[in-house]
Amino acid sequence: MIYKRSFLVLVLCCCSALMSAQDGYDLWLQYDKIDDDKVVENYLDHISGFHKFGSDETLDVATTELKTAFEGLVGQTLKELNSVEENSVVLGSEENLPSEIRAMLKSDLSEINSEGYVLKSLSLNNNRITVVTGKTDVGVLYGTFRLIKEMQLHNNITQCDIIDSPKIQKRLLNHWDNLDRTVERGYAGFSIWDWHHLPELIKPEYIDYARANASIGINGTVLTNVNASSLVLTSHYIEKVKALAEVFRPYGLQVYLTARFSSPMESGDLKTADPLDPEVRQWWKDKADEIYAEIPDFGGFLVKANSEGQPGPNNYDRSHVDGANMLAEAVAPHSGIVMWRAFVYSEDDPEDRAKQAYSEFVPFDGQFHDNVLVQVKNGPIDFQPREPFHPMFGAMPDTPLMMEFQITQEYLGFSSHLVYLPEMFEETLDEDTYVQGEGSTVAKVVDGTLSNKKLTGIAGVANIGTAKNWTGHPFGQANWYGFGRLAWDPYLDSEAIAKEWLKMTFSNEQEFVDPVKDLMIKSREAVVNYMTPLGLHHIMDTGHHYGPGPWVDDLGRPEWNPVYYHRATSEGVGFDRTESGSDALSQYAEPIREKYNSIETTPEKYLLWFHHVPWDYKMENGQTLWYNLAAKYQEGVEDVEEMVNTWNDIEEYVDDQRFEEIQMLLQIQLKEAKWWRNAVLLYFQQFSGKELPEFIPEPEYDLEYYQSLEFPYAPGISPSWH
Ligand code: GCW
Repeated sequence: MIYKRSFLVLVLCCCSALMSAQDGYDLWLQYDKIDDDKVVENYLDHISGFHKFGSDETLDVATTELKTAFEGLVGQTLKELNSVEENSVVLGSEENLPSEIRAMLKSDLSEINSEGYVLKSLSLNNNRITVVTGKTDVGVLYGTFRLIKEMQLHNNITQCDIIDSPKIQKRLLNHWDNLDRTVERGYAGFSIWDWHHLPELIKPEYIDYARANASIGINGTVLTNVNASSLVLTSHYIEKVKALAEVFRPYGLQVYLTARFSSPMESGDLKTADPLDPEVRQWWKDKADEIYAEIPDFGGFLVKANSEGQPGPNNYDRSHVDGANMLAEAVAPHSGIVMWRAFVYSEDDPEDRAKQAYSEFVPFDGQFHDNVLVQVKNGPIDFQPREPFHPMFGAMPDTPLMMEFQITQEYLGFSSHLVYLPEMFEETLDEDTYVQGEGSTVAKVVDGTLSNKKLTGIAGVANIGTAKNWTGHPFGQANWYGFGRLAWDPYLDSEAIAKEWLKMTFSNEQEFVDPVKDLMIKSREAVVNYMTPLGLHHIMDTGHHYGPGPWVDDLGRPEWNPVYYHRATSEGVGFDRTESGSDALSQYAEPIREKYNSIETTPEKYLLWFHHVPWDYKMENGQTLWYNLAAKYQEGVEDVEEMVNTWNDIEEYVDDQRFEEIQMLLQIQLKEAKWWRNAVLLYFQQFSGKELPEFIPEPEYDLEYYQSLEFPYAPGISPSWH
């Protein structure tokens, strides 16, 4: 007896040790037992089993997920029933549902699109049932994940009446993954695609990756880096891509590849890649046919052309339209699409880099084929902690524009800093372009409603790697999750997204959710404050983009140097983009143009983006620019101090492993926020010639020290092994 009891204690200890050791692999799909008995009772009272109509593999995936989730969350097996009974969950697409159920849901079903779902409690022949349906089995899968989420959030499921459809069609992750498994701008280990062992070895990670994406409605993945290798288009690699496509298919996830423009010369043996050359055109057609023969639902190509040294149509004096349309014709017979990136700027062009993409692309409006999307970064420079929206949004009404966000934190502290990006994504999506009067938001451009576009898309550059928890920083998962949610519905509130993610990932306790949600929301402004306040941008150290480097001025191309962006002199600081400067402002519609043309009426958050401002300029609070700049940097440090304190206060709600990891990471963030403050203020002080305000603590080191720091092995760049 004694022996037995101590054995039991041992077993319990092991279990609790396991429970408190959370490596984060399960992401937001944690199906731990719900500890609130009332909630569990509600679920047990309403769900006793499931019955499915149809035999698609997507439906199998949905029912397997439901079983796993139910068994985890309420601790009881979910039986498959032979017929519809009291308390059954009924799953099936519209066409497979029995006609009586279909009739009851007729009007609900008429409201959804092909990927939408209806989740509804009904009474059928006096039996209470919960129906999960959609026009397609993928819709049913999305609806199933919604039902699971309702349980993860502890919501009452007695009277389900939920109808939802994605507002954007192509909801993609872009992996900047190289075939050697390094990841450009990746901070979470190596690429999850184990090309060497594909197609034979299918790793469980591939399945869990697909599950995670399906749970948030992501329906496409570009497997390879936009700085592309033509090798991936060889038959050897197509076989490997096919293996991944087969794993992803049941989850509604299509695969796409990046197409290196010079591939006909590199993986083929042509002498040119000129898009108007008949042989080149034929080569791409044959290549597309070859891919589609293996992968019938292949999504299409993403292309970075004539940008940062990548080959493209300009090499042959052809335009972006020539290049994009050639590829579009190759994939069109297979219903494929081409996503042509607008991230272009030229080393020979003295024009303000912020203007170049607009200047180059807007004249082509209406000339791209129907299956081409032009993919535009959220801002006109490059994924900074804050940028005004890209002026191309709204300026090409006859071209579908796809939004490109960066989920990986290239310029936002890598995977060391906790920065909740959906707050930033939301800021851009909500911006008003005014192109068709007030209310012409970026979201309406992207979801196609502003100019009645049929083809719509949104992409997020992934932050995923071989790290056990996928994203390096445990809160990086929230950025993947939140991107997916906003891709589904760009009008969602980032605060609501943060709350649901926290509940699903950590704990439903309000004492935990409320303060940590606040921490997440504030984390975005914190990083702006300690890195690039008041409209400063691109003053990160060059190459790796980690830490401050406002002093860098010796790189080959002017726009690679931070001094190009801040333009500090003894008179002032900031980039004049008004009429008196580069006039980038003219690319925006009125009233933005007029409003931002004067320092007084420009929102302070964009001040130094659009203006060169004297150090002594008196800002709204009556203090000088210099004083306010210092105050912002200090505020950034204090913001992180507050994040540290908030986190320390919620220890009881989080397992030890993740609690401690995040605690340590926040210490790194705090240290680096101070580093940023000290280095940047000491640097600008040389120009302002003014004392640091008294609230700035004496910097630990001098400027020379900060300038001497080097990070040759920072992650995310080509390793220099030698
Ligand atoms: O943000 C910059 C990065 C490059 C990247 C490029 C792009 C893939 O520094 O690493 O290249 O943008 O978006 O093409």
